[in-house]
Amino acid sequence: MSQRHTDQQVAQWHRDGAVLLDQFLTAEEVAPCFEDMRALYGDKAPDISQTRNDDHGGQVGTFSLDQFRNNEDMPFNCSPALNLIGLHPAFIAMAKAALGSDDVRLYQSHTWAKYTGAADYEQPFHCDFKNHTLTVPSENADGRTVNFMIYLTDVTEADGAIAYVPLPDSDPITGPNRAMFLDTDLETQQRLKQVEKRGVGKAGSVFAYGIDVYHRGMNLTVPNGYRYTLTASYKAAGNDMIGWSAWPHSFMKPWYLLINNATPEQLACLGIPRPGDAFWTERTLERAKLRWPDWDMAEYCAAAA
Ligand SMILES: O=C(O)CCC(=O)C(=O)O
Ligand SMILES: [Fe+2]
Repeated sequence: MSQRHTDQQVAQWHRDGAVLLDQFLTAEEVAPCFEDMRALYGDKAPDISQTRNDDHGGQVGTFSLDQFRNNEDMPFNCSPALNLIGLHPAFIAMAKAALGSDDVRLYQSHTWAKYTGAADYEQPFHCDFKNHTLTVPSENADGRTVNFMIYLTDVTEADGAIAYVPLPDSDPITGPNRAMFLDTDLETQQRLKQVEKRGVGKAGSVFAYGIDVYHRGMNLTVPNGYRYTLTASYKAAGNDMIGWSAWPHSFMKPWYLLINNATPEQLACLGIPRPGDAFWTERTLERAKLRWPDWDMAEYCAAAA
């Protein structure tokens, strides 16, 4: 059974736009991913890690490019563990339940390493739909997205836990249209700040949210602190309004780490047809074996035979 979420958590995600999944992954699942993050980003910590508590004059922060250093899209040049964690069957199961669809796609996945003092990470409240769609958040479940921010380190407030406002608390402040940016609306920002919650959780915990919920990045204040996360974002298959990565665009990256180690169900989330799909003929199977010689295609061959 791959399901780890409860019905209550899915209901909370629908109602609030966000839910914290406490220790959703086991320590054994997190450990190799943590080692992968270390291999990718371990030498990126600033030399002098002064604590950072920027004074925003009582207001909320701003966006800046240096917040997004050490942020990279899948696939990652490390072991298969980190490459596959966003495709863990428990995330696929929860995405299917949340979106009310039997067929889901992973459309965005990136790792992000933040370090105390490396940037002023404090952001203003915003919704993420700006770079996930050219339209606006859907009112229907199957048109939504579920965005899993997976904690690979313990994340306390001092480690820069995300701040967010559940929809029933933000709607009376912002109105139900939920404009993307409110930077210039300092009064609304202040009112949201007064009711914000923090997505605090141990390593293996997950902050699951949607592109319609107000949230903001926060500073790390613990001396020499660092926060490792991987975000995996799902949509229902066939939802062309939502996008980010066209996976083949990064064909130079080590995709074999996924292809050779993922299950057919995980690969289906990347748009590879399942065994038995009409796409798989003798010819396409042979072509695929030429392209990915170490991909175990036994299930695909058996289903096509
Ligand atoms: O990393 C975080 O805690 C949130 C960052 C964020 O919301 C963003 O960059 O859009
Ligand atoms: Fe965001």
